[in-house]
Amino acid sequence: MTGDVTDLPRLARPADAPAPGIGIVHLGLGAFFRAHGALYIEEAMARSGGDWGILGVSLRHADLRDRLEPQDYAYTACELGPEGESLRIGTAVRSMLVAPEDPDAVLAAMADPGVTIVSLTVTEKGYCHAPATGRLDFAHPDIVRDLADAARPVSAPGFLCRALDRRRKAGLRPFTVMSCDNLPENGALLQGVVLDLAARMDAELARWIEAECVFPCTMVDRIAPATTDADIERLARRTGIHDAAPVMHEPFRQWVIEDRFVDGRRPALEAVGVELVEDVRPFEHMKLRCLNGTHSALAYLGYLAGAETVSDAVARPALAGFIRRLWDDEILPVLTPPPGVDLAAYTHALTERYANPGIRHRTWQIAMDGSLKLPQRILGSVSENLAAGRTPRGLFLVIAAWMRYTSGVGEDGQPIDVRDPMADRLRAVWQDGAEPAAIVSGYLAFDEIFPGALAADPAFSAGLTEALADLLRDGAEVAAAQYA
Ligand code: CS2
Repeated sequence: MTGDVTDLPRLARPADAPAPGIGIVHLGLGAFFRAHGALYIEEAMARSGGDWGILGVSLRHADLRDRLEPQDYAYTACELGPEGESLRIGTAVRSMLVAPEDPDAVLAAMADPGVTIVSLTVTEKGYCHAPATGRLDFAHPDIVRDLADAARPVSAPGFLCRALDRRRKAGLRPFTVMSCDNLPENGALLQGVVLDLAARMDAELARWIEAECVFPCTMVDRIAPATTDADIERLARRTGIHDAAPVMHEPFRQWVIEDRFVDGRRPALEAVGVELVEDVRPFEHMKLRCLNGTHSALAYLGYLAGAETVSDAVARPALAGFIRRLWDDEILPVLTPPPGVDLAAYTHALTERYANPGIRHRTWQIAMDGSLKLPQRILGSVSENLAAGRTPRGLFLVIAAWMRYTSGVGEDGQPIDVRDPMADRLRAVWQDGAEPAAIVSGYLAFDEIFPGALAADPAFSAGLTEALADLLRDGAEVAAAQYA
């Protein structure tokens, strides 16, 4: 599809772009960090200087490096607002490595004395943890490999442990480890899995990490759907230049970071709108439950109802009404807002962000990896409602829609391309002719997803069974409308 635009001149790094030294290694460089953190960091350097250039690492594939390298790692950030598009060239990424090609080069970069921050967007599954407990899954194939081969780590926790070990042995200070993934208390969670792994490698290393290293929690927010070939082509037609790796994002952005860095070393992010706070938890609860929670609701119910994107989904009154009720009746009543934040205004702003027609965010993309997303997005609100003696029927319907989605067959009878590390096990619950109660108990048996107390609560299993029966009988759109 991009065949003919590749004849156009290739995007080049602007001649007057600053050339900072590398101070940050980012694991899992993809569209989101280039549309969010990298732009903030670039603005902070423009204001206050500092060598905070970013070396990106892909832990899996070479594709993004192959696209960015010929452009000297410059890329177009396309801000897609309801009124149109505005463009800027991002230049904070200075270089990129593909871990499987040369894991030692990645470890060497992380152990470089000039690097003081290692940040991550490796998605929920990159933490190799069991969501129900937050602890490292020692049976995870990547962790098994990391323990067997010290020279060639594969997982993010593996790279962090081996690189920190190099720094310790070289007598260097550790780096700050900054998680930028949508996980609850992401810094603490990452510290937990790193310490679990380090303790198996070398007790002395684990002690050093615990004493010297810091893992600030963060809340990140900007809707940045995956770039498509059509985006690349549209941009090239508009500019006359071929950028093989642009990023698409909405105007809104927010970044809240716990202000704990090794030796206080970080870019001057407070000067460019980043909120540096003592406690990120209220912000993260608000964002994970209000935004990501309803995103997942729209992803599963919307996909089943035939809505391709989030903006298509919220254009349907049944689904728009459903998430409004979800916020008002089930999510906000159990949420403590961050100081000074008006949650009603926050959720109204979300409805506008979702409706933005410039953003084509596929329900299928958000539906990915639900087994790792539902705990922090949905199950926390469920447990708190149940503890308060309330029955969160809307949240039950969201979980039922996820179950239905992971059956692998849509309401139209077409196969669904379910992407989830547990996809096979989830699909296997859907034995021919299984009744809703049996399906629900099959899912609740996955103790890596559902905490024991919740799975054993009869109000939960009965409510889910009813929601699943409604969904199977009426279909997603009607079931959502009946609730709303
Ligand atoms: C989305 C998020 O794909 C998903 O699961 O819910 O990527 C969401 O767009 C971002 O967290 C917004 O900040």
